[in-house]
Amino acid sequence: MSNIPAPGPARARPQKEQGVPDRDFDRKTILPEPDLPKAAELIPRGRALASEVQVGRSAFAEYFGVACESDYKRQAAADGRIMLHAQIGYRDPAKSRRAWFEIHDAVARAGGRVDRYGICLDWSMGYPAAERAGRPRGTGLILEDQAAFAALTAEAPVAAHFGDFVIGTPAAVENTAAALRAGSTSIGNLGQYFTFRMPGWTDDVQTTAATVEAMALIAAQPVEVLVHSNLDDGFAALFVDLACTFGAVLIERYVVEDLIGAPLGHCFGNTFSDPLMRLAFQRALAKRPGAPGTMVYGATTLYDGAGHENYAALSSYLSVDALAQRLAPTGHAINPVPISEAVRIPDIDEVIDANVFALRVIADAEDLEPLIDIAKADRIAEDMITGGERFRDRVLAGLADAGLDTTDAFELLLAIRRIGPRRLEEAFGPGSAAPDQLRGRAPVVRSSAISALQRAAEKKIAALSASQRAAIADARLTVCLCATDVHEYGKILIGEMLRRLGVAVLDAGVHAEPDQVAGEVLDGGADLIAISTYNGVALDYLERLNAALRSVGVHAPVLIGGKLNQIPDQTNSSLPVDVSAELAAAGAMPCPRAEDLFAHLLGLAEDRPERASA
Ligand code: B12
Repeated sequence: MSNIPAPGPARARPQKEQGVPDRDFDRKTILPEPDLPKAAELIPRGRALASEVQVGRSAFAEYFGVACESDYKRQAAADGRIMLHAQIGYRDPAKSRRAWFEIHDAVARAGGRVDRYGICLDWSMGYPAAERAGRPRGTGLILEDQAAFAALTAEAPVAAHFGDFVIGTPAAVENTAAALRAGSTSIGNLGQYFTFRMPGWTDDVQTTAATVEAMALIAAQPVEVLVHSNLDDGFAALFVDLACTFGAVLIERYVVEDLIGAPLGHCFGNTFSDPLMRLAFQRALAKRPGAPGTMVYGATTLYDGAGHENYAALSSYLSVDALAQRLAPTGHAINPVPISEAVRIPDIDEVIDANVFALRVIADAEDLEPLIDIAKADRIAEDMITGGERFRDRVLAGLADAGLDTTDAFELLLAIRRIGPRRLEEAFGPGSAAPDQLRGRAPVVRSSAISALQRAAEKKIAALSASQRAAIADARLTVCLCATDVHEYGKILIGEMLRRLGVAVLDAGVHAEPDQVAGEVLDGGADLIAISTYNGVALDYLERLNAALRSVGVHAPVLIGGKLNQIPDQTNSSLPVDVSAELAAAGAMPCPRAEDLFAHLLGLAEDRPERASA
């Protein structure tokens, strides 16, 4: 039986919880601007746009005779059919169109069906079209105009999920309009709204206003269109308590469904590497159903290198996801991520291989059911729900006490984005106070992502001898640490290692602009700059940083790790190439492993023995 309810009236507003303790939140510090836009103006403006922008015809809707993907998902759930989701997004639109056709065709010939494609637009698509020229580009697909959007979705009858760099970006309204006209009925990504930043774009008021307006345009469509949110792209990847992640589901439903009136479908999975937690989270969603889920993303943090051993992870998470959908369908398609994803964007034949592999896993999954302790997963799911409801109520009550209007979607979204996951969890997390634990609370359901990084840091520094550790600590070094984009795990790992070694950290944050890093180094006097970068912009970033350091007249050695690649400017290739040699030529030290840090710290310690006695 399906757990997806038919569309219905909005749920009752959550009750205000009395006596929320903790930190002093204050409207004046969170939203100091005197004249912010009001949701009461943005929502009618977005709705009015629906008179000229409506869901267009698509090969998918026509072939299956459905009005929207939600109807298709409900039918698949009722039929007990497990759906497949594949990601597509090559820089070259012609290659992306070919992928759209070839993956569908090859999987059909293998006896299966790819139900939906998630389109990886390039992050530069998040800038308004009029301001896109000259902005930094990542590794994804760039669609120049409406015709390019429509040409893509016409290639085969597969649901078009415009999941990234649409909602939540400065270009939210125009990209949503283009996606709708191309026949898409699942558009995101609200998760990105909370955490992603476009380099050089600081206007979060405009981004929030565009996001609210775009969701209102979706709400006013004549057919059901899902607002999509990937929780792992949002705060979920950074919460230490999975109850807060479930709370994020409830808070987002309140904003999108109750305040704006659009249906909201969630995705989770990238960072859910523990099979039991993965199953429990899906069970929690099934127990508190909303609109159909979009997809369960592959547990990509389990992949390591490009070796075939990644098939073990692929098989393990697909089995859990297939079984979970068989037992309690929530509308989520499952997502076989090619094993090469850890190294680069997978090629077309690799996406086909992963999907054909998934067909077999799906067929075999029901045999696993007797081995699984569903009752245990359900107990954890109940804890996630109770803790999540408490988190939602405490956040809303706390923000109302701070003087925010929690019935205004604009104000609520902007406040939550500005406050960020750490402060929200510290102040309103549902766990009991525990000053010695991260975020000062005992998590209701501990997330594995952050604690695994702490364990990894501990293990890595154990490789140093006691005298090496003492030499580093005695040198009283200072490292300026930053991430160039949303990927924060590399930075967290390096930060944990530095702290354990007694090195002072100047934290320049995530999405750190080169000017800001240079400023930190100038003010704080760093001995070393440590950069973690993943979005395929390593070389451009280093060149801009070198220029920024020169302009303030400081110098410090630069270590750079993460995904050190970039799509070359003078090529029409869709795949990024390694730029480690170019980074070294530009004066940085490329670090493929976290341990590479040690040699540089020891070198600095040796050069500055006088600090020990200073
Ligand atoms: C987790 C993850 C995410 C999470 C990030 C969560 C978070 N808040 O941190 C989420 C889901 C949010 C995400 C989003 C995206 N991601 Co992502 N993500 C990953 C993933 C799976 C793991 C990266 C990671 O954190 N690893 C953990 C770290 C600790 O380990 P590591 O990477 O092996 O790092 C080692 C070394 O490099 C070194 N190191 C790292 N940093 C540093 C720094 C220093 C100074 C030193 C010394 C060493 C060092 O130490 C580590 C241990 O030895 C990778 C794929 C993969 N398996 O690697 C893709 C990947 C990095 N993502 C990718 C992409 C494209 C994206 C998106 C653009 C996708 C999209 N369309 O939305 C967005 C980003 C958008 C944006 N605006 O920034 C691409 C990058 C493509 C490329 N450059 O070729 C990858 C490679 C996946 C792929 N093949 O397509 N992602």
